Amino acid sequence: GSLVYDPGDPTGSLHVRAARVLNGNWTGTSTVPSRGLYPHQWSWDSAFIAIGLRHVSPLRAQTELETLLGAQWGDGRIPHIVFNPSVPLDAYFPSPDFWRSSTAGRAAGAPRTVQTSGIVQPPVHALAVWLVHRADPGLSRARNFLPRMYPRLAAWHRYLLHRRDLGGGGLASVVHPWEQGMDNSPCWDAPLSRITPAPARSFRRADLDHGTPEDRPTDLDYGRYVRLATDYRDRGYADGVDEGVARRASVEGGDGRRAGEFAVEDPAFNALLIASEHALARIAQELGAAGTARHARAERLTAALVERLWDPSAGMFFCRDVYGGDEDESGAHASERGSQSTAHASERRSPSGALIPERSVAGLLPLILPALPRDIAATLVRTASGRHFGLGGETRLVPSYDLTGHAFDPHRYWRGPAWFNTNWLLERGLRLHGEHARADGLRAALLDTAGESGFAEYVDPYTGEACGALGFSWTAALTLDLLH
Ligand code: 9WN
Repeated sequence: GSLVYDPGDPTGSLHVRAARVLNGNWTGTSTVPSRGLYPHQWSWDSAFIAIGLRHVSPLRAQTELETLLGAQWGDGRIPHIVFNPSVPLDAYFPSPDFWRSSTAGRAAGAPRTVQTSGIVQPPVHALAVWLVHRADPGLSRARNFLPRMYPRLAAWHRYLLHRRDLGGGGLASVVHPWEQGMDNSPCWDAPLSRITPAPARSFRRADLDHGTPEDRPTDLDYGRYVRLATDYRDRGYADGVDEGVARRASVEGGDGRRAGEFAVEDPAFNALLIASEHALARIAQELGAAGTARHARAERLTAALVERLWDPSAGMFFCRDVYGGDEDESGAHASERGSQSTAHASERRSPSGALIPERSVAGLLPLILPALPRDIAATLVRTASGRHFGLGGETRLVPSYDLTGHAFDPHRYWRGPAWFNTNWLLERGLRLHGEHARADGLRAALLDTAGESGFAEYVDPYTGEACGALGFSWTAALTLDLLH
């Protein structure tokens, strides 16, 4: 029970310790990512948590996802935070009074009874629902779990594929770095540099009450996060042209599709959407419908991902800056890609944006896709094992960002440290593509590092030294999943 909870308690098997972390972070209807730093429910955290929790309590795992999907907006979006009303407003920034979901989000169909943020996070949910169902199909059927979740998941994917196709190439765009989940990744540096930061004194960072400033995003990063979120809120959380025209306060000239100032197609976000579309096909089949159309759509999306984000010379996927690639910036990108011909580089900027030549672990995660062409999967494995990521060699766990990159920092959040969710996804991808020895090595390193670090939020990729919060829920949950 939570009364005896101590995330630092090193006694018991790894399984017992991981389950103890999840028990301590359980609120009765969902699980907080960590007690101090993140005292509410987060969207992609809950999906990873449910995937591990199903081995301890299938009922709690179902409840976790039901609570999150219960806060879905009328337009289909699943908010990135569902706020716990009993937590003081100043415990986390930005708090409900910043997002104002029930007023500013009314036109987009925000729920009336619960407060949420207005942005989203990576769509791991259909995958989680399917895996949770499989853990105890009897309980799932008795509780009507899949029939209740399916329409919500279908609306969620519809929102992402229609409202968020800002680049016009079939993929979903994120409109804020928090949406992709890797908040201060160097991938956002170029698109964020065009955003005027909100003044530092206009908000108070509650995260610095808990975290070491050197391990967290900077004040300048936060100024830009706040500006983007404020502008989105003040547009009534409207996306894109049609619904935005009437409500948005300011429109950039020239590009008819542009509603906000930041739009990026990210390979991890889209790979998770595609993996979830395959899971949704399985759920449909389980419910007696044909899953073929959804599987086919997932395969078409895989082709679009390769078409728009694969960089053959880097041997990995890059992000696409949908509003980038103008003026001199495109020249810098083209020269950094070196071997690319000018014709090829300019073709890549058209019709929407430019690739961002930064190597993030996000660019390896499409390895989770079953329909990925074999040569691309093989190239991703080579890139992961090479000098930029050090899988099975230089590093204990795969870093969030290029070990040789200009912005690499082994302790600063998503600019180098290794995270457990991304390494878990890589482990799954390696296994899917028949790389069993590499997958076994990564699994062993994940289990050792999780246990030794006290289920840390993230670690130094070379040494495994703990950074950020301890007793972090998805670290514990994915440890449980690897143990089964
Ligand atoms: C902003 C909860 C979340 C994770 C994100 C991680 C961090 C929040 C923050 O914590 O982001 O959403 O306040 O820094 O970057 O991936 O979901 O664990």
